[in-house]
Amino acid sequence: MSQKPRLWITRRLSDATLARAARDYDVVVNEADTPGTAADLIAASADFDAVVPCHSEHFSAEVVAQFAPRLKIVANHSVGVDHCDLPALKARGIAVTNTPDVLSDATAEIAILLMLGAARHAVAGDRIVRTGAWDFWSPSFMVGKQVTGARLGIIGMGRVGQAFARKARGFEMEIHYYNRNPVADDLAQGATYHASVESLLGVADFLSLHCPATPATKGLLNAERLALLPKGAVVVNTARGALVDEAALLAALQSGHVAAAGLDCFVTEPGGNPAFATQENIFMLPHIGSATTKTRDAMGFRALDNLDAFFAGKSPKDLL
Ligand code: 8YV
Repeated sequence: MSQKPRLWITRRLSDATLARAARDYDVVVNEADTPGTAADLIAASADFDAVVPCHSEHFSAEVVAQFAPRLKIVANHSVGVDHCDLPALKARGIAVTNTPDVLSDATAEIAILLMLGAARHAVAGDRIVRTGAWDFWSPSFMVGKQVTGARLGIIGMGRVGQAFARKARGFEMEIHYYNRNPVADDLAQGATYHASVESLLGVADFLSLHCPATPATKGLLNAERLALLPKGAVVVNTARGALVDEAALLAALQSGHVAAAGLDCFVTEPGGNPAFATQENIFMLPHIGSATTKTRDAMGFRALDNLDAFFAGKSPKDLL
């Protein structure tokens, strides 16, 4: 192609990503770094051949229906694509790609952090030291739940679930998982398969969510399922807020049935859930699972690799 394709980058990606994009594309970056609105996306479809969005831009069927014909590819800077109505984009002949693999370790690291922090009173402990309120110590003070050797239930044994299991093995955890289908033995590494979520929950002293948000998984962790967890279980979510019925989780935490939770994802983002803020047994982070320098570069490069393939007339590696 003699003229460089015109590319809109919706958010402030890593410097290395932006430099490579500027070298290879006629690129416009949203330097304001605000989420692209429906109007922004519709306008971009007339001015650009390609968009690299984040999960903060919502390609709903209603928005896609108003697209101009110019836009040819949405090369997501994310592994999750629940912000994209894939059938609607496909019906318009727009290619969609994502960035699997490259963020699995960073996300699994955050899941380990949340699991440990939730299990060992990280929020209350940090607060009392930080505020000078630490005026007492006793062997019965801030006693938490031991991770080493405990049973871990993983919902969604894809790339991130497997990366989390690898790290959890360092804590000698007994790993169980639910997935639509069992994974190959070399990937399961001895983890026990459960054919239903219900069966998994019964053994999950620690439960970590690693499945995509789809209409089928929305509200997956509801009051009935939370009740199936062993008393004193710890719940971790680094996948998507939509997987959890937040009111039911709060009730389970307040009753003590669930001892603690570690959450990087919320139904409402940005913002989170103000009702969670009063609970020091909830360790929360603002959706930063993949936010390391190495992983941000890798995600940006993976999105650009997909674009390069597309504009070279090849099938992008991560075409959905
Ligand atoms: C990203 C994510 O931070 O990749 C995903 O699906 O949720 C996060 O890791 C975000 O989507 C970046 O665009």
